Amino acid sequence: MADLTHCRLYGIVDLNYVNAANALRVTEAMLEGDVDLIQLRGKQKSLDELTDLAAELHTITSRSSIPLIVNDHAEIARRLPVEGVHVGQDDDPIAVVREKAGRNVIVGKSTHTLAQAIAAQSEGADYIGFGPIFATPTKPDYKPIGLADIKRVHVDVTLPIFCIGGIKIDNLDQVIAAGARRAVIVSGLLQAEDVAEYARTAKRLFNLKSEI
Ligand code: TZP
Ligand code: MG
Repeated sequence: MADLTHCRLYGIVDLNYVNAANALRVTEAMLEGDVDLIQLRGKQKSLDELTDLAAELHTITSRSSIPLIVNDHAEIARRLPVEGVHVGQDDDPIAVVREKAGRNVIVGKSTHTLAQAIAAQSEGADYIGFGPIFATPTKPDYKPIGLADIKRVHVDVTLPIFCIGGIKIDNLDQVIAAGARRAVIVSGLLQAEDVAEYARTAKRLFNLKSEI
């Protein structure tokens, strides 16, 4: 299984922001911009559509040795050699995800409180998302949790923790100063004029500002 310790920036190809027809180009730009981990997320798409797209994206992510994680559907990891599956609080438990995938894939879990973060670790997650830190149109129904628990979650949870939600280049230094070592950026990256350059700038900020 891929080692996530070196991962800083997690990019999501979210089909609410990107047409499926442009997904490969955007993924290429993320790879060019040195994104460490990529997820395919398509809440409105069918399992078969997502499987086809994941297969296409995986040809280039695997060439760059960047793990491709699929949102929600362990079944895609059974069909294809993608590296992982990401689930939320209301999705299958992690053991069920691994069983459905039929092999030892990376499993990430979204968490929105300290208690959920600790529970995800006990449940056997390989990494967690922690947020939304700030309000975000990408997940409009969730109340932002702010910066206050970031330090604490890094004490209580030893897994790789990706802060998520409303994070952009303009506030990334704040998130890093609050203790984040890793972040997910969705709309910031996908709405950037130059996706590769945006990712490179975010990586540079981590390299400059993160103490760990
Ligand atoms: N989970 C918590 S916040 C969020 C998800 C999927 C959306 C993050 O998107 P953005 O556009 O970077 O705020
Ligand atoms: Mg889900």
